[in-house]
Amino acid sequence: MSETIQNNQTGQTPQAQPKRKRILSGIQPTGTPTLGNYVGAVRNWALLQNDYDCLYMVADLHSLTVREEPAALRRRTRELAALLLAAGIDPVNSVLFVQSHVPAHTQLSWVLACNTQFGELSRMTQFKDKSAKHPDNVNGGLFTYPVLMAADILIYNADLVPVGQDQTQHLEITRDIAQRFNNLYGPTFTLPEGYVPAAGAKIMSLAEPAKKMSKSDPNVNSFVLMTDDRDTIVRKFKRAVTDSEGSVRFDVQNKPGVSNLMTIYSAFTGKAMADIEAEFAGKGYGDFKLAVAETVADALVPIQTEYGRILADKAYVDGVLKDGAARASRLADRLVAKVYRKVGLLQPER
Ligand code: AQP
Repeated sequence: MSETIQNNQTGQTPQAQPKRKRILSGIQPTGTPTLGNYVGAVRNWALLQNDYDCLYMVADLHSLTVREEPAALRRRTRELAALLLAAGIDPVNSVLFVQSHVPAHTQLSWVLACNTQFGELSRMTQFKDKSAKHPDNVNGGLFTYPVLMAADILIYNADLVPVGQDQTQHLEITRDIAQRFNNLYGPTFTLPEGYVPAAGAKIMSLAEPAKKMSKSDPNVNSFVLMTDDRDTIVRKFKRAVTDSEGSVRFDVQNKPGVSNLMTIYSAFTGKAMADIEAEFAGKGYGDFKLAVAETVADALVPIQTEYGRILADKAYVDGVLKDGAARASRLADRLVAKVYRKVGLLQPER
């Protein structure tokens, strides 16, 4: 698909380059985003807008694979959209929308599910991990999650998908499904490539540095939220698990806690590990943790101020999401109609 995304207000493509590559990325409203979500995803999304046609989605349908309290899910969906805006997502240049506001995702998902094998889905490690995490709720949505994710990507013919290492299997299955469909029904879907952001890093839990930092972790000391105030940030970093060696040295194998803090410090300052080691040579973990905490707080406070302002204007946030859904639907509906025609579904009279 070579068209670029149209902006509703001007009716024009946002920039004069007609063939910018298209990027699709999403985040689930399963909790308030953490430092991990910020460094690994959100921060890069704002940067990517300059060079790509970007579609950013609040993946509310995906979050239903774990049990959610309905009112909380609704609230978090709007809050997440406001936070993305506060973190620099430009709703004119990019398309910001809520997944369930664009029904074409689920419409395509069914067709793709009918072109995906049980065996392929059984091999997904995330299904195995999440089933182990929630043994009381191993639902069908958890199993077919990769198909909906494939639909999210393929429905916009996205060229690139920012992926962390834990997501590469999902990209592979998306490409397999697309390739299979194209072979059976003729060229329909773009095969997406993974995109590894230059400044991306995997941030680990502050309490258990072998695990990634996750917004749904029941231990509140394991993560720093994008909305945590300075005192909370300082307190959480002070409690972060380190080791007894007492020297700031990057060694993921033997010093996972300290190495994680160095990764965070590096992500916010741009400093190399060797420079961080030199900066804190001879100093204790107390000084180091405080420096990391202050650096993170300095970066998050302006976003939090903006977040408060944006969230207070509910009509603005809802208006952005309405516009985003309309723009996304224009692209997605066309593709669903094409797919339905190709697989032999009788088209209704229009
Ligand atoms: N710890 C992390 N370090 C770097 N990147 C991360 N991402 C998540 N955690 C880290 C990236 O954030 C984006 C959005 O993630 P998501 O909300 O769709 O789901 P997730 O990856 O499962 O994130 P969480 O925080 O761990 O959510 P829960 O607790 O609900 O499972 C993705 O691009 C992801 O790579």
